[in-house]
Amino acid sequence: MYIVRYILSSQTMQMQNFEELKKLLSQSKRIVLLPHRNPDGDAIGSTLAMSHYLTKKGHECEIIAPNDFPKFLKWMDGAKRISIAEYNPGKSRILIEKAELIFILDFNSISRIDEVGDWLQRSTVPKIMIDHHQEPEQFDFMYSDVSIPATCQMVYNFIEAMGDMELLDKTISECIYTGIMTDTGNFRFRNTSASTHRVVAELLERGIEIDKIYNQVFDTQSPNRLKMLGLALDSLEAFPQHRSACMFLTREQQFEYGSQKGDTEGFVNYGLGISDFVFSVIFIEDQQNDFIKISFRSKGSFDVNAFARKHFNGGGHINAAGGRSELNMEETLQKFRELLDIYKEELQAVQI
Ligand SMILES: [Mn+2]
Repeated sequence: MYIVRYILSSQTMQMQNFEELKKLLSQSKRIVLLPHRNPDGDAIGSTLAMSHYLTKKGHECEIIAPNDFPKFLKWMDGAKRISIAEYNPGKSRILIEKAELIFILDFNSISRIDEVGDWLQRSTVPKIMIDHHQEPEQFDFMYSDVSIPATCQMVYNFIEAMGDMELLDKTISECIYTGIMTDTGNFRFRNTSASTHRVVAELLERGIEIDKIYNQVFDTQSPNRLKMLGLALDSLEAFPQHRSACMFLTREQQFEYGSQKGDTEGFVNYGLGISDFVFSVIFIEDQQNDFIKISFRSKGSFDVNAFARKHFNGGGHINAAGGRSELNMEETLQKFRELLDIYKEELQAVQI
């Protein structure tokens, strides 16, 4: 009965030597799966979904995240078993040394996984990268497609291409849905395609409860998070001429409200809620290190991936990217204001 569905929802998955990989996966292997640093819904969703799938195929799977991830992702089945390299580097290193295959999901550059990247480079086993970010590095097996809104959608395509749709159960479907929901901004970013919705239709048929998933991810905020959002919004500086807004949070403010990992997630999007604005940025002082983390969001053709790469040592997607600044907050804000002037015409030309 899955044959018809296979044709219905199939998107071409392009991976060189896919048949070779299929052969590798036909016998039980010790497999390590890696998400990127500061894993988000798509990173955790895709590694968990792939791990559940590969486990069902008879493999032994371990997920190693470079650092911890927010509580609103820990409800997913298997999330609590993810090894955090930051807390337990010895165990994580040994798992990588013992792995016979390594999956790299939702990132494409070794620099995005800190110390784990060094262990990865020392490993000579085949590496499979599945990711939707731009400018991938080279890996043994690569499925890279920047037109797909979430790596989780690519994991679905991978399972389908493997001919294993009968293994796609409710648990795997929940993980895939979480990644697609979060990476598409609840199905509203432009690259959310008909295929995305076809995939989601299949997930719904596996019994996922979308209201529960939404509640777990979005309606579990702490009062302190909302108060911090208040501070961030209060710092908002609007540049109507540049159709841009920026906000910031200091280390002290985060400390005062006992900021937890993930607490500031999504704040940046509020700037895009201003009428006609196309570019929003939030500057957040890192709580441990002496730098400022930056999130960039845009609408339409304004490419924040290019902006972040060029000026703030970062990158990402055309409408969502991250970066960092080693300057202090006032200097960083000043640098940003000056940059806005350089981009004024480009910002004014954006069609929304
Ligand atoms: Mn992603």
